[in-house]
Amino acid sequence: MSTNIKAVIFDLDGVIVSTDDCHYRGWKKMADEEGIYFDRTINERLRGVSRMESLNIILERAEKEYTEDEKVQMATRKNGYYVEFIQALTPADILPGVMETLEELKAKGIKIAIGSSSKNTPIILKQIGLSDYFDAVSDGNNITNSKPDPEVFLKAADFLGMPYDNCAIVEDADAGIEAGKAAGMVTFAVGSAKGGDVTLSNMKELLENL
Ligand code: B16
Ligand code: MG
Repeated sequence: MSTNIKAVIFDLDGVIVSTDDCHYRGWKKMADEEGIYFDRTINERLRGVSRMESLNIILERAEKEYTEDEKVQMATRKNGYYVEFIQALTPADILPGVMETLEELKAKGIKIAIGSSSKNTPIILKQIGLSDYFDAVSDGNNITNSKPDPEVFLKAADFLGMPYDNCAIVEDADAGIEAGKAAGMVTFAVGSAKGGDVTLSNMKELLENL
């Protein structure tokens, strides 16, 4: 597609490893405790969205108003459950085709980075044995504005020292595809993400498009 791509920035949750179920179980436990209706369809809307914005989506179904302090307490409680669940992740949870693709990119001299909204990125990378593997990691800990704002991808490119138009992103969330477009990068969609420049039916197809 473009020979101009010198770096690929990967979203983490839903692209490198599937943490959806851990997020779902964490939010579900908190919502059940509060008596708020929550199901897997609503969970789909939380893909790529920050923790506090995710909570606000869940609270659309709440029967009372919560104060800001209560909201922070609820998000913190959910995160405690989530962090407990992701302790069970291992390198075996890396999604199919990912390691082969990353190795091939490295062999071709293409830089690889993470661009994730998650503040838990360091824990997840440690659990799956990829802490020191990427050339750069940009995540929820170094951004002010979450996807669909392009900040997380622009920072990843800055960390790599790469011009934005030499970068591509891989995303499983509509918000992430929007963020990649706003960053002026080539966008690859996986899973249920819509609107990418290219939709990949499996990760290895990425290599055919560089
Ligand atoms: P945390 P990604 C996103 O990660 C998840 O898709 C989204 O569901 C989650 O709310 C967000 O991270 C924040 O995560 O609570 O761990 O900071 O897809 O951008 O890698
Ligand atoms: Mg994702």
